[in-house]
Amino acid sequence: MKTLYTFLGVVLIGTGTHTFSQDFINGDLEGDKNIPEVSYLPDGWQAISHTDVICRANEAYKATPDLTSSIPLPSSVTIVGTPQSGETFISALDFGPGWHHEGIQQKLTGLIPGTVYRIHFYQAVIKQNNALDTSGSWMVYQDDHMIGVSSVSSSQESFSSEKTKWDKRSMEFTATAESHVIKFLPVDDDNVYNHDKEDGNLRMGIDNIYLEEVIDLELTQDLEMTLFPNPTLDQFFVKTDLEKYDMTIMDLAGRIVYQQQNCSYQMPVELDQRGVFLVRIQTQDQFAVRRIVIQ
Ligand SMILES: [Ca+2]
Ligand SMILES: [Ca+2]
Ligand SMILES: [Ca+2]
Repeated sequence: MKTLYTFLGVVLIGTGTHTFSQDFINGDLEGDKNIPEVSYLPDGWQAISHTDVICRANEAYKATPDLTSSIPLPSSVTIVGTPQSGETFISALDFGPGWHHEGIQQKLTGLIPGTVYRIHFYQAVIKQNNALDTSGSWMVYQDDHMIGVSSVSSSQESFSSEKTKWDKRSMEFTATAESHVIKFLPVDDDNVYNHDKEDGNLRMGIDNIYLEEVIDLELTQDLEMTLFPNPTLDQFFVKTDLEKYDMTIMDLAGRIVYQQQNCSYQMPVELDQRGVFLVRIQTQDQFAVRRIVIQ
């Protein structure tokens, strides 16, 4: 059985350590807790369009997730809850086919194709006075591909209660490109929408979303690789004794600046940026990372 170890965006390289990570922007879904209106979103996040194939809403106004806090939203229905972290979170409805279906999305960039990432988040049943379903989940998508459905959370609190019981959920996906749109949509486990009954319409909360890179330690870091000259002005060479390998070069923020597949032996590389970069080469079962300085 494979042993998987994880590092929160931290990769050890060479003689020192350096941090590079991809993560959600504003994964804590933070905004001003005095939320001016319903359908308000925190920085970095977008609503999933009602035209998206995975959204069951049929009009734009039915696909509008809501920034939520411990201060009730200015709305005729009471929408309130205590965040898992920070001052605010998102809550969103699943009212059944053709009605409200409110999801959030964000485009993740700087992913390394072939790498496994684990998404962590907290979920809670929130409710409002015409959405009293006591149980539900979140569906998570990588573009149009469903990663998974979180296991169900439940709540017996009244719709006006500020008591919010958060459960942590995690699921993994494999990047197949440098960027993917990650989407979160609430889903009712009972698929019954008896208006204000306990199996009725659902409002789910989500907070504190973050990403972790899953590093497979069976992929051992013992490939031989030399970069020269280093430092360099623009061009340098990657020297290996490998007949076939893939190369990825990232800046220290984890953004991919160069990618080349099916490399062999010695490869020239030319970057038109200055700074410190991480050169990663990989075969089927091994990898190596070195640092290059372009002056
Ligand atoms: Ca938060
Ligand atoms: Ca339910
Ligand atoms: Ca229901």
